Amino acid sequence: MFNDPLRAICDDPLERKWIWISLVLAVVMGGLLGFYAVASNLNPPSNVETIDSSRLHLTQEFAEDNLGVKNQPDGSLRVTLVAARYGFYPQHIEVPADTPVTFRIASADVLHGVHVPFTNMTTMIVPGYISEVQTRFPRTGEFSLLCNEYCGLGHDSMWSRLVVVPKSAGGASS
Ligand SMILES: [Cu+2]
Repeated sequence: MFNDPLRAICDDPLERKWIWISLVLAVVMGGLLGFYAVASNLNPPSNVETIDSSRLHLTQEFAEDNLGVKNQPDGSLRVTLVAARYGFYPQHIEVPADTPVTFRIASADVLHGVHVPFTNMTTMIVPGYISEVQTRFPRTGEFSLLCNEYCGLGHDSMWSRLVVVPKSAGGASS
């Protein structure tokens, strides 16, 4: 018969059975998590790039005039945003469907998060760091960019509009 390694720590067969069930469940759930992370292309944000949050307006990239949607030479788009209490600036961005988009977001004050419901676009925006997310939006429509980290009294109203237009409409800027 199968020599139960748990016998060394537990005498009760019923208890050992439940320990096995919980171990198997933990392995199955961990496996599912890994499987869906790979299958849906979900990645932890791993871009480690620092910036002085109090001087965003003095940087080239996050100066007010340079925010928004920019076409890149390889046909992808770059969206530069500033998250500040209580909004994402610019507050309205438009991107074509099915096009690679790189979001670069910096916080001007406290910890924020960004999340677009029904897509894989989500990340934390930690003051002092530039958050970078690469994604593409397969469906057209209007989406909300929501803050999902409590950032103060106006947190519930911290959101901006993301419009995904048909691909033929091209990359419009804000
Ligand atoms: Cu918030």
